[in-house]
Amino acid sequence: MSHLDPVVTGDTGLDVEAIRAQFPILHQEINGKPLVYLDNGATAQKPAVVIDAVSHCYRSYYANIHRGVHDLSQRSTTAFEGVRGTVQRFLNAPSQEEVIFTRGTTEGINLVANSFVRPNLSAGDEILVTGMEHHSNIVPWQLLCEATGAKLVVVPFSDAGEIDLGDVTARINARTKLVSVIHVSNALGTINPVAEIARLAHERDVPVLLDGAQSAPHMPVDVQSLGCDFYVFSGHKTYGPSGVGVLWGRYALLESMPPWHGGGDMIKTVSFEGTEFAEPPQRFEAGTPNIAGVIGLGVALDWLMGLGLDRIAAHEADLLAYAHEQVGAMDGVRIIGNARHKAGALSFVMNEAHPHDIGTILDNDGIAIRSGHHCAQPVMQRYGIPATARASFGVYNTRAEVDRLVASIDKVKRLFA
Ligand code: C6P
Repeated sequence: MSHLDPVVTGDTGLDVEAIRAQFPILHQEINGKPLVYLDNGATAQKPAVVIDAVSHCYRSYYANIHRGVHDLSQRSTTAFEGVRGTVQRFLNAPSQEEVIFTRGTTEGINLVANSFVRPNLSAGDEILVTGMEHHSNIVPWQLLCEATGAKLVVVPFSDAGEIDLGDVTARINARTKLVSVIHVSNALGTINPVAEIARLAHERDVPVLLDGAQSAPHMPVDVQSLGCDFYVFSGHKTYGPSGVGVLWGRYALLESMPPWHGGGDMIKTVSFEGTEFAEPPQRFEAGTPNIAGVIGLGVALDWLMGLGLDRIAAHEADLLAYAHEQVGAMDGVRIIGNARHKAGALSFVMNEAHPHDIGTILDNDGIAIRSGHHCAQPVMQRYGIPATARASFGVYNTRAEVDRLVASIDKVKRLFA
């Protein structure tokens, strides 16, 4: 049996075959074998409703938003602005005015770094992150620290890939300006205890940002019950288009923040004597956004909510536990990331084969996984390995596909024996 927490198995109420039928890309052969797509952590495939919504926008009503009285502009504006309400429901946010459209998780974190943290950051101040962050929740803070003399403080994690809350408490102090934490690790699959971390930070009046890139597609997210101050995610991992994402922030904080980018669509008035900025969220959306992308994202989130995020979580937890059990039992294979609470990803290394060899041999069998450091090099350094092979699951994956994965890993073993 897998060590993972028990999950709902069997009938989750999802008709996975009917879901698969909605994804045109899944129905093809790669290297003469039916495609098994297990690289959802990198990006998810798109259901026909999303592809059709983007295409319909460009084919029938596309124009720039907020700028025209003509019919197409009005229709585009209405469709685009309507997505704020969809995101509000998706995150159970108090207000749709708290929803800022970005290019993705990376841009959301950089926005908070430059607009919220930087104006109040002095030498000796601290930003707290964990040792399992993606580079996009490390490098923006390092840039700020270099510019201001502030310090990046890191909460360690155990061999299993878990954070000890005592280590978090011990590192929050009067100089801590922000706690910025990955909700679900892309490299290890760990689901971090982010509600508890937010509670600990708030006891010391420290705001909290959650990197939701790997939680938003896989589980219900309620920013009010999580108790965070900022939450960021990417459209392309939530079955929507790439180049679009969301920063959610508490309105009182957003209101206090200066803009990061200046340009069109984020102002009330401009003259050479000075500029008055628009209220949030427009204040943070300079320039023409990814209009069709945002509209596609809205359709993707509605589609996910229609399936039910709790059912998706149960289905994927079943796949992950099933894969853990089999891969974990294989000689010469070591799973990297054995936290009790996991979602989305199974990372592993093999005695003989480099992760790139594993990826190539699996690809030959029609199976797409990711091999590499997953933009989380400090995680690799923590385990003293250069890379892992990572299978990451989505709502359309099946136990039969896990069986194909396991058979192919077994083939790698035999080839390298
Ligand atoms: N992780 C992976 O294969 P962007 O690129 O902005 O959409 O997302 C960045 C990002 C931030 N945080 C986490 C936890 C992530 O997993 C990612 C993206 C991909 O794991 C590509 S590196």
